[in-house]
Amino acid sequence: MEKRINKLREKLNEKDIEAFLVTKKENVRYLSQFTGTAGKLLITQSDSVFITDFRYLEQAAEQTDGCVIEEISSNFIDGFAELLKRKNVRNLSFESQDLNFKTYQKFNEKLELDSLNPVESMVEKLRMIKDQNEINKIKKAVEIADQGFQFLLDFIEPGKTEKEISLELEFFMKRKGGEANAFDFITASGKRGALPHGVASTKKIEKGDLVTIDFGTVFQGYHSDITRTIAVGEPSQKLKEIYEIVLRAQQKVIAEIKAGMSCVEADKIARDLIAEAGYKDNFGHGLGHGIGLEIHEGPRVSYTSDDKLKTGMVVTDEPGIYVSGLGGVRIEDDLLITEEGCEVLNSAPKELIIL
Ligand SMILES: [Mn+2]
Repeated sequence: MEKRINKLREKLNEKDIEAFLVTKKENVRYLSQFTGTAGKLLITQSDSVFITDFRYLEQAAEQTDGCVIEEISSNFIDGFAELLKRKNVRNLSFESQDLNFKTYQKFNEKLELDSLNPVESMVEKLRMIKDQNEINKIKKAVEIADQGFQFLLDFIEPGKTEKEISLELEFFMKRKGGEANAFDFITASGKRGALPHGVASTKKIEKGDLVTIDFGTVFQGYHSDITRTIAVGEPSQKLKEIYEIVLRAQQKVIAEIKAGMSCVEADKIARDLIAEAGYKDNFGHGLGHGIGLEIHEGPRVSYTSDDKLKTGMVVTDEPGIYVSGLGGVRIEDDLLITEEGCEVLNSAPKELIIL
C-alpha cells in the first residue's frame, strides 16, 4: 500500500500540497486497505496518518500497513485540530466531492489554518489504472456474474416477474461468493426494455418479450457489471434486427478499442455503427465507464469525455438501442484495456438466446 501512498505523494508534491485529508470511503480503502466505514487518511510529505475511532482500532491495526494509527473518538474536530497542530500543518487540502458543507464550515471555524483548499479526483485518477491484484478481484466478480447469467437461462420463463428474477439472481450470486449487489439490478422485459434504467418491476415475463438484465456483484470490494438481453419465445423480426445491430456494435468495440485511444473515439466506434443502421437517436447514453471499487468510476467512455484509455484500465462496453413502445436491447461486457487491444473479462454467451 505504501506504493500507492507514495504515488499520491508525488502528485501532492507536483501541486505543492502540504497536507491532504482523504475522506471518501473507496479512496481510503484504496490507499490503506481499511474496509470499515469510519476512517480518514491524512497524508503529508513525511506522514501517513490513519484516523479512526475506538470501534475500529483493532481492525485498522490488522488491515492497514504503512500508516500510523491515530484514535479520535469523542470530539472529531477538536482531536483533528490538535493533530494538525502537532504535525505543523498550516494548509490543508480536502476532497471537494466528498466533504460535506457542514463539515467544511466546521473546519473553517475550528482548525485555525492558513488555508483550506478543495482538490478534485486526485485519488480517483490513480484508481483508474488497476494493478494485477485489483484485476484479479474484478475477474472473480465477473466470473460470479457470468455464472449468474447461466443461472438465469435456467430460471427465466413466462409468468415469472422481473422482481422474482432479480431476487433469485442476487441469492445465487451471493451463494457463489458475491458480497453485495453491484447496484440495483435492471430487469426490463417487453416494452419496459425501452427504459435503459428500468429496475425490476412486478411485470410478468410474457412470450415474445426480450428481457434485458443488467447486473453485477462485488468481490473483495471490486465490482462487475454485465448486461445480456435474451428472448422468451420467438421475438419479432424488428427486435431481432435491433439485437444484431447492438451485438455488432458491441463486438466492433472489442475488436478496435486499445490503449492510446480517446474515450470519445471508443464511444464513436459503436455510435457510428448504430447511427448508420438507422438508430442514431435510440442510443442515448455513453458507451461505458470504468469499474473498480465503485460501480461507476473513471474513465467515462462517452461522446463528452476528456479521458484517454490507458493500459490497465477496466471499462464497460455497453451499447444499446431503445425504442419507445417496442422494447430495447443492451449488451455489456467488462474489458481490460491492453497495449494491443483489450481482454474481454466476461465469457457469458452473446448470440441471441431464445428460451
Ligand atoms: Mn454499466
